[in-house]
Amino acid sequence: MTLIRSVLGDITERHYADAIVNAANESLLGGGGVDGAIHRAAGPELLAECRTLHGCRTGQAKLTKAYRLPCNFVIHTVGPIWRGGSHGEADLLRECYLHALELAMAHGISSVAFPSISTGVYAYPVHQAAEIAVRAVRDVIREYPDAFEEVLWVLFDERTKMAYDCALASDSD
Ligand code: AR6
Repeated sequence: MTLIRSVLGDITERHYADAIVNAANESLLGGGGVDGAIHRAAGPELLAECRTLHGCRTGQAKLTKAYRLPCNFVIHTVGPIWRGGSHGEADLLRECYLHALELAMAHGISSVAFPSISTGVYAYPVHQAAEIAVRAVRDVIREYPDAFEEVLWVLFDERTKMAYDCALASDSD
């Protein structure tokens, strides 16, 4: 039985899960938002490892160590930039969650904390993003019921938390 929930908080601040997910960009060389916070908290060794990865396509995911962060791994994924919704954004956002969880399973990681991918700088409408995120995670858990102890979202503001809580309440089994 996998616990799925959302909490309000800063994903870099305390131990939420074995792996945290970074909402990165295709360069994997850092940026603003949660990406900037993760690199600041992890220290320069994270950037050094990211340089060896040669970027990441939108919708894909890559794994690094977590260095000074209070977790064991960082799963870097790249969400789609919102361009009105007719450029495959929904499929790409779903792919981020599927690939992040596949990578976690491949490394025996049993708990994963996500931020709200794409809803900051990349401007994805938060209610739509939350529905896609919750559905994607539930689909993986249904297929692999023993893979994860917990999957959670660590959300930075009340409005985003409300959107995920709404999606968690409406798209339930
Ligand atoms: N903990 C949890 N959530 C956070 C934190 C934090 N410490 N900081 C911000 N958020 P964004 P994106 C929330 O912009 O939209 C970067 O420059 C934030 O409030 O971080 O996928 C990358 O390098 C929002 O709800 O990611 C890319 O260029 C959510 O995290 C680009 O931004 C996502 O906002 C990616 O944009």
